[in-house]
Amino acid sequence: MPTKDLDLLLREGALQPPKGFFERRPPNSKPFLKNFDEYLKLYKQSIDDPEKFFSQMAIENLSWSKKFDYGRLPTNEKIFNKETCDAAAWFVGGELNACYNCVDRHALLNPNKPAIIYEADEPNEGYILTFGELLKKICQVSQILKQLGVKKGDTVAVYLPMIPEAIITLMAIVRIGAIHSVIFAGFSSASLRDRIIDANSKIVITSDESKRGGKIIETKKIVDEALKQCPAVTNVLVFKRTGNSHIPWTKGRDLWWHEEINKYIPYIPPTAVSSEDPLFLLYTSGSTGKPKGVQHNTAGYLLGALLTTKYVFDVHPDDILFTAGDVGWITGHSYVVYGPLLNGATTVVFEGTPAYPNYSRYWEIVDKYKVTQFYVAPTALRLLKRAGSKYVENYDLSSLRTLGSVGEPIAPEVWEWYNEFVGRNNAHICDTYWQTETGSHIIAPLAGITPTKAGSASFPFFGIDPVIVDPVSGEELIGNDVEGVLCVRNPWPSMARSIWNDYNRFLDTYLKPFRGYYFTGDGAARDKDGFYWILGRVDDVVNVSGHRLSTAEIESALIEHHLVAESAVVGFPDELTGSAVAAFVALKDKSLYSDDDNANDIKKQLIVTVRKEIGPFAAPKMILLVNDLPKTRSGKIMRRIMRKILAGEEDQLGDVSTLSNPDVVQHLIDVVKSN
Ligand code: 6R9
Repeated sequence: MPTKDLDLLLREGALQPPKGFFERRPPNSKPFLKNFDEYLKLYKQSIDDPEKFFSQMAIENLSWSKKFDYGRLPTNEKIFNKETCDAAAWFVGGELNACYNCVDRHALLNPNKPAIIYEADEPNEGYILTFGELLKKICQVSQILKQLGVKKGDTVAVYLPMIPEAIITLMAIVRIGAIHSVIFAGFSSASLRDRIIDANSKIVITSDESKRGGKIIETKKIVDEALKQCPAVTNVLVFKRTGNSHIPWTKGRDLWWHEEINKYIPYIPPTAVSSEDPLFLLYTSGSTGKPKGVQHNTAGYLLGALLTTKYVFDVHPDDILFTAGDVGWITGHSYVVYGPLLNGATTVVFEGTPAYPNYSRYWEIVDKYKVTQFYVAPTALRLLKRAGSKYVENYDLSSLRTLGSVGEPIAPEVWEWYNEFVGRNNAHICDTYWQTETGSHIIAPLAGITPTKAGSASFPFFGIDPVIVDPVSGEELIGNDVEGVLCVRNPWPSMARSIWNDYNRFLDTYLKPFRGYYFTGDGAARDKDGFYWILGRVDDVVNVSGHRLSTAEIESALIEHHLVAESAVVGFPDELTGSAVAAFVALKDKSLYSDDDNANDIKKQLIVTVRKEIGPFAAPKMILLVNDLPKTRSGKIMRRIMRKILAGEEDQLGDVSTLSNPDVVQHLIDVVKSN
């Protein structure tokens, strides 16, 4: 929390929300909070009595079919229990339906209001879907799923591009109390297969093909490849996106969306579920090779997505939110789908890329629909900044009042560019820090309220008590001007409840490394004024273009290649993508790469292997064929040495005395230099 008063903070360089922000608010809209002092007051209440604070929020903001008995269990423990480490349960005894909260209640009030603005890959091919139309389609798809035997508590796998059907699908699944498991459509068939099997999904929903940046992706073909090893899958529902005729088809198993949907009536009632029933799984990368199915439960997640959208982005019901993220990642879940719809606002579903047909695409969309909140990862901003301001200058962006950033730290010069060229100094930049596991923003400024510093995610959201911990002693670092690993002292409604089918792994990963705290995996600093600065992952996770990759997962992909003996994957700084992946690979037969042509050919094969095993987005930028890897006497690979060499800091390798093969260091330096 800021230790100085607001005036002093501002005099010392923190920025006030710009005046234009307030002029750009919808007419007649009442601000949610008066000022920063009110945030401080509410924040204190949320920490002092989280049960009371969030119970009130849950009653005011969500629609319940049965009111809850307890705001939180256990009631008397505000912080994590050091013995059990368990997460809390929220709104216990309550019943509700996620789809009802996202769609029905707005459709009942205002059926003709736009719910989704679909901007297709090709400009001018999109359309608008109202809340009324959305509800009808959802109900029909729910009935298809019921007919296929999907019941409350079953998981349904979703492998779809960014089209309205992705939202229709998610809502149709949760309407009948089932659990969605979206697999990012950039994942390969092998990754898709593993996730379908892990979640035990029997139904897959996909499209014939996808279109992105003018290119066609053979989506159904990838699904078919995956399903060769998923005997439990009984049916595949296929949305016709391009209508090209050559897609593979398995009679009896595969069904066309457009043929099925017309068989059903436009309304079925939603199924109420308990607050703590699972809502969805979303697989994410961690320190080990096996992806984790992060499990979010219903009421707490919904409340987190709703409140952060409302307060952080200042979303009012007449706003149009454009989150340029994919529904295959958590940003898409919380801020394309749930957050905007829960608030009854309009969400933009964008199928394409920022560079197609040219670098003006985002701004053209903002101008065309008068978007009020825009949310994107810094990697896209770096790309657009590099392309040049001429692509942004000729558009009317005066509707924008909140500009969000997510996924990685935003460098001050990129922040400045965003502020000047996109916001035209009249929008509030909100750098939002959070994770798949946190469900919604945990450290972020509130638009129109919080003073900001370029590059800092500022202060915690309601109910979040961040702690900076000394990574060695595990002790909390008190006061300001401290740096360590970022933890959270107390449970909050939208935190993940488990890893699917593996609660012990959940505890071991998040709640036991620093007992009594939730461990984020990120390093962070709290500056002299109490602002939080995220310093990046302290584990073996690399953030490439906002995609979260596990180095261990890439290593296990590489080892699938028959020539590979072992490999070590590390991240290194990249101007455009934030981090990039470098793979140091030792082959079984070292003579194979004495010849340059041979070596290049092997490198290509290795890249193909990673694309096939994980997906194109995980392909290493650099492959270095080496004789050996630096290892300790106990056989642990010292990745730190490779990171330092790649960063050109070979004079700062630190202690290498534990290496069993010290000669390897010079060899690695030589290989990196000659690459
Ligand atoms: C939402 C999302 C989570 C990791 C997280 C951290 C990084 C996210 C950030 C940020 C600095 C921000 N991260 N937001 N780093 N500033 N504003 O990206 O979820 O894919 O699970 O990634 O992303 O390292 O731990 P996810």
